[in-house]
Amino acid sequence: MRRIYFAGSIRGGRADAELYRRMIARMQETDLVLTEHIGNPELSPFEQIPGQDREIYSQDTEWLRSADLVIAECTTPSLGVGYELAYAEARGIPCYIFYNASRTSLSAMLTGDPYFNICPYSGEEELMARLAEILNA
Ligand code: 6K6
Repeated sequence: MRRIYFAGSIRGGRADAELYRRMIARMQETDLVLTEHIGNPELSPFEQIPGQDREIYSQDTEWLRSADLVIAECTTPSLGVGYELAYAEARGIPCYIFYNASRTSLSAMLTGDPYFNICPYSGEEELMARLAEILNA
């Protein structure tokens, strides 16, 4: 079973949390998703517990190093997701970046980097079809 690191916005904004949940459910049909919590609509992004951010960084980078691939949904811009993508690229982990092209203009630092597999979509049906192609490859 492949280990997928799914990346999606947390403190960047939770407008797409339900979409992340549906993407994660689809990936879990065939693979292990390390970051299931990203799709939890109840996650409270601004809760501050002393020391927790260091634990999050340590756990997430450990999971990233162990991942077979990274799938990111980048319609809601997130500094954390951008960091994770650069971290994965530096370690040679394949990265697929989804974004809804009718809602956002993705950073040139992602679209301009030939390392990344960029997956623009215009609706959820198209997104899910592309995701299925990646998972079946
Ligand atoms: C507690 C319980 C569930 O979540 C929390 C607290 N926050 C985070 N937990 C786990 N991963 C996080 C958390 N905050 C950010 N990340 C990582 O950064 C995730 O893997 C996301 O892909 C990315 C989001 O970054 P921001 O900048 O949007 O927060």
